[in-house]
Amino acid sequence: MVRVAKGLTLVVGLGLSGRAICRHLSRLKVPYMVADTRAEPPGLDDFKAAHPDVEVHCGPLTSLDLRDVEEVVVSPGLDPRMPGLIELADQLNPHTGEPMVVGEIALFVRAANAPIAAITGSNAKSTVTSLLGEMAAAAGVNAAVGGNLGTPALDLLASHPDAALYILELSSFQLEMTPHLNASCAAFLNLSEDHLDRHGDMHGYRTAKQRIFMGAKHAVVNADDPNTWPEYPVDQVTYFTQAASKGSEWGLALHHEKLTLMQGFTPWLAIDELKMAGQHNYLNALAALAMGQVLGFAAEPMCSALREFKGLVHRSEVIAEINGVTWVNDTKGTNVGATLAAINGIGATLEGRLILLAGGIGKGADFTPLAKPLTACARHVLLFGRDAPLLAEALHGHVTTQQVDDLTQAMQAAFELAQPGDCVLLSPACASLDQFANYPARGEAFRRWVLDKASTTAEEA
Ligand code: UMA
Ligand code: ADP
Repeated sequence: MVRVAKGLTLVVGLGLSGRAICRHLSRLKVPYMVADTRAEPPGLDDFKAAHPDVEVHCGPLTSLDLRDVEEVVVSPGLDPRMPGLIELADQLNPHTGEPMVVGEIALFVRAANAPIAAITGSNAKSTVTSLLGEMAAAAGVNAAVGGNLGTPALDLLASHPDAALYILELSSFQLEMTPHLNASCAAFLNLSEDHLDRHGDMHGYRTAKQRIFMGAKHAVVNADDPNTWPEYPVDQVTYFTQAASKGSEWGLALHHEKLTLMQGFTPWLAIDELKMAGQHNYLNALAALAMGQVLGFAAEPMCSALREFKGLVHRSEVIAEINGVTWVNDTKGTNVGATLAAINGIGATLEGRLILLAGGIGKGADFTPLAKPLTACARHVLLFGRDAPLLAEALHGHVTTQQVDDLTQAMQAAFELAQPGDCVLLSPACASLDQFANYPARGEAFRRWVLDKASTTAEEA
């Protein structure tokens, strides 16, 4: 047993967030030690070289004696109820009044000097967070953007000490370990199956996400998805919907015969002025407008940011056209809801000309909702990675499937199968970690292969 010395804070995890937690505690001159459950966490030697005075424990947390620990700050990828921490998880910290085991965002809330706009949901978080950041910039608001997307939240405190607003994308993992977020504006965009391996079931997953509203002033939620409606008291609620809007709601309706982003009966921007495509992105635009208005951004800069925003890489991103076949990278489609949105956004008009590449770690999800839309628009589905057999079982009898070992084999098979007018879509409905370092690495592997193929095909022609 390694006894954690009295008064030390324990940082668990040496990933991106764990290192940001360490930097934050160092700035505050709070004494800490670090633990990581892995025998050799990535970058351990570099960390030790940079922090010679910080004690590092690698391996199971059950070999730590935490009776004298000051506070435990856990990285989002770890379950706060894991062996070694579970005994502390329900205890209150006599100094902070918060649980003994908290996450990085608890430390952020204590230290932030500017209002917080927070965004969660199963899908669309990064798109809405980035878009809101662009709107803030256009409106001349000094906003710092990060969290689950991009810069870890605690690093924003150092990089943007004068920020007038913090815009944070927050995952269910982060929210689960945040006692009170106290956001000025909190948005919960949608809920569909994800991370059931961590949260147990949909109730646990939704409960974690609902915590975004703890202490919030204003909620922005999806009128079409009651799971997003706040269960904690908030001062005001604004709704967005994919239907026609009424009152102060944001929605979609025909105006001068053009589909238009509306607030109530007031037109804001015609859809044909947007650079991002797909019905799901219209909703994302409405959510960002709703948040921007709550935060006091002027209307015209918000609209000009919307006109310019092309969407993010790795989300329904067209990479190339080869021999009349379009290749689309949606590696960020890491759950069934996201892949459904990509299929509906891209595949709806294809009628039998979509080739889907999917597979990886399914996180305990039910894949059967993919069967019906794929029956309507897919030519073939190529499955790779750990949970390919589960996908094959869910799609059996609806669409032809083929299991291959990895993404490269799937791309090669798709190349041989595809006919002019087809679309090959990588939207895996799964996490990537069985075969890739992360989802961007999977997207980059797709991009490289496609661009390579495009250039050799062009040379041959
Ligand atoms: N791990 C261990 N033992 C440890 C510490 C980590 O096994 O002691 C494992 C975790 O189980 C996990 C991996 O290492 O498989 C990474 O976990 P982490 O908590 O160290 O992750 P970070 O590197 O800090 O990255 C986290 C977010 N990752 C997760 O929540 C899993 C990143 O979101 C985020 O960008 C980053 O903090 C900065 O805030 C990524 C993500 O996949 C994009 N998020 C999930 C999602 O969006 O669905 C929630
Ligand atoms: P997140 O950060 O929540 O993962 P992203 O903005 O990165 O969200 O989008 C991830 C994927 O989710 C995209 O690749 C797309 O397929 C899908 N998506 C985007 N917006 C929506 C939406 N409003 N509803 C459902 N799925 C969406």
